[in-house]
Amino acid sequence: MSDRYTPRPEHKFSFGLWTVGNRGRDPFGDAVRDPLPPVDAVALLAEVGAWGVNLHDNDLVPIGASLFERDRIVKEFIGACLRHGIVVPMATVNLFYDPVFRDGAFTSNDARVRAYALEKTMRAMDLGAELGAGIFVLWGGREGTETDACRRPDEAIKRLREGVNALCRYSIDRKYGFRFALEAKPNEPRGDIYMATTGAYLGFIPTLDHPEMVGVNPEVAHEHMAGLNVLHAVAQAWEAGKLFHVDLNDQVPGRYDQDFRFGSANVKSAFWLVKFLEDVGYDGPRHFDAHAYRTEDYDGVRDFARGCMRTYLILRERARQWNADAEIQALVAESGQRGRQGLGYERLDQLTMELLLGVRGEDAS
Ligand code: DIG
Ligand code: MN
Ligand code: MN
Repeated sequence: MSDRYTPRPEHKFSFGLWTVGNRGRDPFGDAVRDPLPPVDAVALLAEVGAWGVNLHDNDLVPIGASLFERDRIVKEFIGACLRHGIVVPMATVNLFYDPVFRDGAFTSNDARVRAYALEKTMRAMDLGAELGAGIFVLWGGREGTETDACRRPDEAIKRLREGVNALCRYSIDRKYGFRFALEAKPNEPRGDIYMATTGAYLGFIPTLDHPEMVGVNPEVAHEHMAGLNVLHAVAQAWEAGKLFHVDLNDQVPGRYDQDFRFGSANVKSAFWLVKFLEDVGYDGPRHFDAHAYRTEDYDGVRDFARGCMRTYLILRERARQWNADAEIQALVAESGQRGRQGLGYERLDQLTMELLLGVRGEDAS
């Protein structure tokens, strides 16, 4: 059954292999779902109507794979993407799972680890380029501390800059044309992660050798973990020409990184974000970096993926209604021009709530 909230390729909805392939493991419980082979993940994404699939290097190629095995796996994956009409808009690198990165990758105190992180990322860039990705995300999940006795934070920033500068040079040398999207997170898995918010990265990018190649990948859950308004982070990135990618999901503030289905925790925040992206004409991927509840089987994973996309499209429709609502637009137009003390925001927000709650009929337009 298809309706106006059925996803289509032009909506540019993408999911990481690690999202629909998430097996439900958490710090207090083992996996509850069987592994989902990448080619089966591609088939599942095509079935639910997604446009793109993203991956870390080791989501596809096991860290110890031989070059022969790597090429076989990549060839099989490309075949699945072509068969199912799924593209690869973004690639990234896993610099957080292997124990070697336990004290960071680019910011590690061990120069050998920093060199390995660069080497591993360049190989991941080779893979991303081979798959046709135009965006390369860097999430520094292990770039941080439990105690600031381990290094001076300004030294960590210098090392991070060296790493990103080297990767920009590599993309230039290999003519990959990557746009790098830096993803912030305040903590978890480290006690504190350097570059805790999108704003921190926006301050870091101008200090790079090739700032024009580097933008940000704000994630809803990560800004909310920090108690921030994700729309403001996204808007600042957009206004600076640095919104290269976006990780959509949801999060109850003050909790661990929940990576919930988009819009499932804070509908109003999700509405303002969708409205902004659509109003400004953001043309990048709508990437859902989220996963299904641990209670679910793979039918539940399909429900999760469909729910992410459907909620986005419903909120996009609500945004169109908001923009066409005569009473709302009149209140917007007169705010600031009112002679009275009151600015009418209570009425404006109530009408927004009623629109979201579905009680402002078509006749209000
Ligand atoms: C976590 O939110 C991070 C990793 O999943 C990945 O490196 C990045 C890509 O969107 N998001
Ligand atoms: Mn997250
Ligand atoms: Mn993310």
